Amino acid sequence: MMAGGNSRYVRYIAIAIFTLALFYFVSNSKYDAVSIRDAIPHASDKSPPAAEKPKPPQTDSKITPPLPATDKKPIDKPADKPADISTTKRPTGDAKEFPLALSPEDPNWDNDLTGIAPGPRMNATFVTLARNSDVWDIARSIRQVEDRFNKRYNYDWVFLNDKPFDDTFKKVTTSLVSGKTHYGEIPKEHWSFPEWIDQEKAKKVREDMAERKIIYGDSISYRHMCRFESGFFFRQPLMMNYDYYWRVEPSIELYCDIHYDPFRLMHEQGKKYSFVLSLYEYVETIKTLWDSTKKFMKNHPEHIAADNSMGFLSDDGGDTYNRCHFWSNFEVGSLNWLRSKQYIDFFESLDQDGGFFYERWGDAPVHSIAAGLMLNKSDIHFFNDIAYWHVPFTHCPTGEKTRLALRCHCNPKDNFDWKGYSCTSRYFDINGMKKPEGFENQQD
Ligand SMILES: Nc1nc2c(ncn2[C@@H]2O[C@H](COP(=O)(O)OP(=O)(O)OP(=O)(O)O)[C@@H](O)[C@H]2O)c(=O)[nH]1
Ligand SMILES: *[C@@H]1O[C@H](CO)[C@@H](O)[C@H](O)[C@H]1NC(C)=O
Ligand SMILES: *[C@@H]1O[C@H](CO)[C@@H](O)[C@H](O)[C@H]1NC(C)=O
Ligand SMILES: [Mg+2]
Repeated sequence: MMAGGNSRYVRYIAIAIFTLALFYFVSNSKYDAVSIRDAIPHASDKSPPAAEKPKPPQTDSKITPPLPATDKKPIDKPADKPADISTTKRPTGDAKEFPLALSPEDPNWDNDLTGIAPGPRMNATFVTLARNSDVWDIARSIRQVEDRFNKRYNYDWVFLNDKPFDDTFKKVTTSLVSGKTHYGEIPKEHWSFPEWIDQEKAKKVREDMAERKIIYGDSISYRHMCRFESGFFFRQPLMMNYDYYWRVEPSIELYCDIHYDPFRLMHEQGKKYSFVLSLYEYVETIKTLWDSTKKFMKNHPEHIAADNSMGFLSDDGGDTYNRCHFWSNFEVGSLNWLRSKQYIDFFESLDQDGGFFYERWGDAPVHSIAAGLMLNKSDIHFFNDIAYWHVPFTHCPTGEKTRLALRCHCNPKDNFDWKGYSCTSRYFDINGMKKPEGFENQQD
């Protein structure tokens, strides 16, 4: 090319100077000392400056008053002081003024879903247990939750990990969550073997389960995870600031718009636990869980609710466990219930028996048995209108009218509710609930 010659030399020289400058900068920069506080929120931080956050759309809808976004301003605090993260969200109208509208027939039904949702906010947070390597999978989940619900509510999100979260995890998740984000590291005592566990015995179990190809059967970390979700997530310092939680796992999908605040439904209807999917547990993982449960019931008859859901858990009045449980990767629930004496007594009794390590007890059957025995039936809620997927099961609302009103994008054929391996039909039966129209066509 003609344009070669001089300009090429100039370019080489420019590149050489640039490289030297870069080298000089890198070798002299005090990278380690650079505070990341400005960019990344820590557990003790307020949210990053409001300017960094995508502003929720302001409203022009007639029923939504043009109020400022909820409290997102960083509050200057000395760095060494524990954060005051009580969710002092500015109320945007009270419950009387904006009653919950749960179905399209309701006169207050919000069809537009634009702008910040009016009405009160609950003392509530999303919560996710995750590893740093889960960042892109949880990013997908957050995006779904924000798009279908939280962008109009701006609830906080607590992330928990047995290791420190890295900068990428914090940056990505904070950029996606419309509320405040908080990051907590789990203390060793909540993620290790209790001293009464016989390590040799536990090891033999893992080897045996590995041989029999039981899923996660050889995993130590999966057992710590299940024990943590059973007994500790709700009493982490960051979680003590809230009354309600919504658990979100990596790689989930939400298929329908959420037109009302599920936290508010829980609060106003006095619900303590909720689910979208239920199924039978893998028997190999919980062989003696019901024996431990029966022992607990005998030791603590005072903890058993009068109007409990034994019929959901057992087909013979409590003699044996039918393995039905609510799938706990989705939960909206009361933290105060989990922190109650009843629940803690139950968890501690199970923990003493060692089944988290001598078998592979999951947090789903543990939560479910607790809810089924220690709550009244009316304290448990089935969210038909929250459409959900976690591999490999889908909850897609039964009834075309509902699916169209909620702008769902799930295939109704995938709905698991009425199939043979689901326990939701049993749940409807013991609660005397009428199954939604069209359920018969989804049984296989
Ligand atoms: N910090 C941390 N989180 C974990 C660990 N193991 C699992 N988790 C989280 O705990 C939750 C449940 O773990 P999953 O691996 O999803 O277990 P699962 O849902 O039974 O199984 P999958 O079908 O693989 O999703 C998820 O939110 C994970 O990100 C771990 O060792 N450390
Ligand atoms: C939120 O709930 C926590 C835990 O119950 C409580 O300590 C805190 O005072 C509550 N905050 C508000 C603003 O009600
Ligand atoms: C269950 O209902 C009974 C009767 O209404 C009530 O006395 C009891 O306190 C309730 N139990 C729980 C755990 O809420
Ligand atoms: Mg999962």
